[in-house]
Amino acid sequence: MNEELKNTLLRAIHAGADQLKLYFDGVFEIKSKDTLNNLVTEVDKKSEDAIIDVIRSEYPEHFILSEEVGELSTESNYKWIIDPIDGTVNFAHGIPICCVSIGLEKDGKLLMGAVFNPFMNEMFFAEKGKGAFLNNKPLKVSENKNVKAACLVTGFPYRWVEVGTDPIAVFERFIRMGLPVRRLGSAAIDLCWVAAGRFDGFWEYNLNPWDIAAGYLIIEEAGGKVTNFNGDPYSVYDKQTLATNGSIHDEMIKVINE
Ligand code: LIP
Repeated sequence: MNEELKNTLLRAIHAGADQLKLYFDGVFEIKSKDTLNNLVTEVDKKSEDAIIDVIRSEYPEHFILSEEVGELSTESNYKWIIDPIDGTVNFAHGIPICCVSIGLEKDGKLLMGAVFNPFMNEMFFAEKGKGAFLNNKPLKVSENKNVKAACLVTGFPYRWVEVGTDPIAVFERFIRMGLPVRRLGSAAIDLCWVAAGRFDGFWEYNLNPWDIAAGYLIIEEAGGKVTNFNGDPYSVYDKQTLATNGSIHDEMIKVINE
């Protein structure tokens, strides 16, 4: 059964990514969502349709949660969590740091997930209890134990939010410590790059389940740790995401909550 689900997942992610490749750097419609710079393109919808068509052709009874269409709710204990383009702003500007992300939950727990950046030809995949892989090679988080020697990545919400953890203040604290902090513009890729040991840690406030679902499992299966900003057990429906190699997790929590 899991092998069949995996095949469907991979076929769906390729179907979505084909749309990204087809339209990248071309002409397509771009609209603003809730804020001027939170974009949705015609290609987000084309990718989403292609992904859902594949899933529906195999598993018409499964629950779907997808960024543009929302919930296609059913009684099923399987839920596909889809981001048809993560890094839409990058895509709209012709920046090839964007991907398709699909996670699959069974009974409320992530069973498998994949993140595919077709422009770098990088397919990240993980299945619960079976490890994480980049283009079929096993992935492991970095071994760095010292936050002062870490390379971090973050993202900023499109809309200013009134939370205890002001994203600019936290960013400033890490920068003032002299750390390299990157901002790639795709949370799903940020998470996978922590899983690959390229970054030691990632934090962001106000992400959505479709940004995180697959990447969360990929980090866990690569030996990393994901919690909220207090170190509590994580859910992809949480608003705070802290994902690290595990070793620098507590130190990052201290800086974030300073
Ligand atoms: C985006 C992210 C980006 C993050 C934004 C947004 P989209 O997803 O992945 O890194 O900072 O808040 O959620 O809109 O490109 O799918």
